[in-house]
Amino acid sequence: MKLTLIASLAAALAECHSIFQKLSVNGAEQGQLVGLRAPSQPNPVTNVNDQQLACGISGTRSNQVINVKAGDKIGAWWGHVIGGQQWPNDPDHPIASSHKGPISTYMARVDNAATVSPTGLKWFKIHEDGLNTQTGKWGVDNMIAAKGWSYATIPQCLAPGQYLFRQELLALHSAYSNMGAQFYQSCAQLNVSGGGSYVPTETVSIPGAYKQNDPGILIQIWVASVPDNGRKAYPIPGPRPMTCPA
Ligand SMILES: *[C@@H]1O[C@H](CO)[C@@H](O)[C@H](O)[C@H]1NC(C)=O
Ligand SMILES: [Cu+2]
Repeated sequence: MKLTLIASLAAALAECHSIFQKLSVNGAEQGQLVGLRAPSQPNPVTNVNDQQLACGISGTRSNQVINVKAGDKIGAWWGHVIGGQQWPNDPDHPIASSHKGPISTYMARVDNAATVSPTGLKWFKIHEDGLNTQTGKWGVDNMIAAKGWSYATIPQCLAPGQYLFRQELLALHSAYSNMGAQFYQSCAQLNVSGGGSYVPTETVSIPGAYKQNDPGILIQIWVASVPDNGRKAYPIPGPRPMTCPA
């Protein structure tokens, strides 16, 4: 009975979704879709081997590259549809609160961020926000509380150059069934100056970094009707964030 209820609730909410569609640099907003590759509609990728796992379902691609410095705080803004709300007081903006899960941010070094193909890149993670087992809050909860913003800092030691900056929101409300986990992502086109000379050597491919049955991807987070993984530690998919050499 309970499972049926949860399953039908999840099905009813399945059309909610979200899009990472705006960037800020140390709090300065860069404008809608400026410097971004973003889907035009809010549907997720559900196949971990889909090439579109890299930068999201093909939509728009800006021809601008955003100049940033190592150590800058980059904000990613999420909205239900392009522009934000689908209608006034949209309860599913920035995303339906049912869409619990982690938010992970990756970067990949490229020659030309405006033109590079998103396939075949070497990605490293710079930040992740999973489940707080004390409070039961997920990365998505923190993003909703911040009115759609989720942040990551460009590592101070990072070598200057152009990068794609990828933020991924993984919604786990239906992740108890195969391919039920929903991956939302866009990529920002950055030109990083300052910093050090560090080039991360431990990198992953996207797709490639994840398996469909990873314990953080095929998972029942609903325990006693609460989507908090029973307050047990949640294994965020992919590698741990890079750290600058001491
Ligand atoms: C990247 O930043 C460097 C340092 O500020 C600058 O010299 C270069 O022209 C920039 N490249 C692009 C494509 O904006
Ligand atoms: Cu959704």
